[in-house]
Amino acid sequence: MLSYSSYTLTAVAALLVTCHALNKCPGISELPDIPGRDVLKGLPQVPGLPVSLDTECHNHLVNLEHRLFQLEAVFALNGKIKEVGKKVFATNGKKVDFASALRSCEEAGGTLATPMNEEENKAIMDIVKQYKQYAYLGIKHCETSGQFMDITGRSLSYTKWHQHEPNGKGKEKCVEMYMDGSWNDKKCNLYRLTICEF
Ligand code: MAN
Ligand code: CA
Repeated sequence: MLSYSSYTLTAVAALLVTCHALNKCPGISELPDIPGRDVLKGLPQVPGLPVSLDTECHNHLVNLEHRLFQLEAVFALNGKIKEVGKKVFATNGKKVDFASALRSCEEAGGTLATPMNEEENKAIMDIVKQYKQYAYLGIKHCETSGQFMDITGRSLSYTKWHQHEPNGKGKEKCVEMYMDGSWNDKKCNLYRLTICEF
């Protein structure tokens, strides 16, 4: 069976080939709204483009959107993904060190799960509980600032440290999530569940 990301790629590829390459749907969001030429709900017609092609492209987009919606629903139903807002969290079920976990996520087009709020933290915690395995988060200790920061170097606007954590005084440079969703600074060379976000 195709993976979730394969389905997404297939859908996006189909969209690019049928719409963009054939110039059926050029930059919908950039198009000016032309009153009275709005043949389709919410979509301004492309100036100079035959209505038939506009309609064809719009219908194609609607079908693709519907298909993606269905696939997301199936994957969510099967517990394969957790969706929070625009983010999707997923695991490959593998326990590896921090660097390998990050690499796997990046190779799949995402990054390590980095909770930005309580809801995202809970979604990651649900996976941790489901697999009964602690997971590394996309957070690392920064030498220069002495602070924990996300993988992209941004300071954290949300934290969920366990009581008395972080206590590694910069010697525990990674962060693991416990089964209750709280965080512990931890050495980076242990085997933890890989959870990615996309
Ligand atoms: C171990 C490590 C530390 C953690 C303490 C908590 O020593 O996991 O990172 O802070 O336990 O007691
Ligand atoms: Ca610690």
